Amino acid sequence: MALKFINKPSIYFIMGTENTGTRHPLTVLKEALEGGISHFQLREKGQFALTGDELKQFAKDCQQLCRAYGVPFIINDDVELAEEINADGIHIGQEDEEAAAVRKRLGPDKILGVSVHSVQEAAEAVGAGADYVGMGPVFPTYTKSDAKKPAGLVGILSVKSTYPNLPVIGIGGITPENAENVWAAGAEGVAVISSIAQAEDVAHQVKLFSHSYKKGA
Ligand code: 3NM
Repeated sequence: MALKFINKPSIYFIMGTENTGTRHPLTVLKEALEGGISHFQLREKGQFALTGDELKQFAKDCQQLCRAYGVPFIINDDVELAEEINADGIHIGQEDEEAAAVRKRLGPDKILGVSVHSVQEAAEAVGAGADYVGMGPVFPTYTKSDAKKPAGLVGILSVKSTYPNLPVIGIGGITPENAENVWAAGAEGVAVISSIAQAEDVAHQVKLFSHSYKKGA
């Protein structure tokens, strides 16, 4: 499995237990995998976030599902947990452990993603050995309470013009309706929480994201 590579069009689903409302998160993840997501990131946040053994078990359950579908399993922030259960990768923000230190801890084979909000931060992520950057928020988002002001497509366009070969994943408020613009700006992928996690028909919603990508975009 070519786990390291983020190819266009990547449909990168992010979820934690707080994102699926009354539905069981593992059911939602299974449906998203059925629909054809290319990457999954476990991002466990919020007041009722799982911790300790419960989090570890939930992470292992997600990992097992992802393995069954050949989809890379990436953990947000928690490098220790990622190491412990041998996740395929880790995604970190600007406030988390230094990207270079994380790369050193994980070795060269794991996927390392870094959230960036400027060309400068993208440059630092590249220097630290990131495999891809998450650029956002592209559009207004209600999912992340401390999200920055939406950067629109300009952020993606400017990172891609400086680093054409660096995989960029757009994040924040992305829906099947506006995804076409994200592909057109040059992003390799769309990272999505609510539009997939809260869809009535999760697998169908993932397919709509795939259809939003037109060859040559
Ligand atoms: N990071 P939704 S925006 C987790 O800008 C996250 O770095 C962001 O959720 C960033 O798809 C965001 O529901 C939330 O808008 C994305």
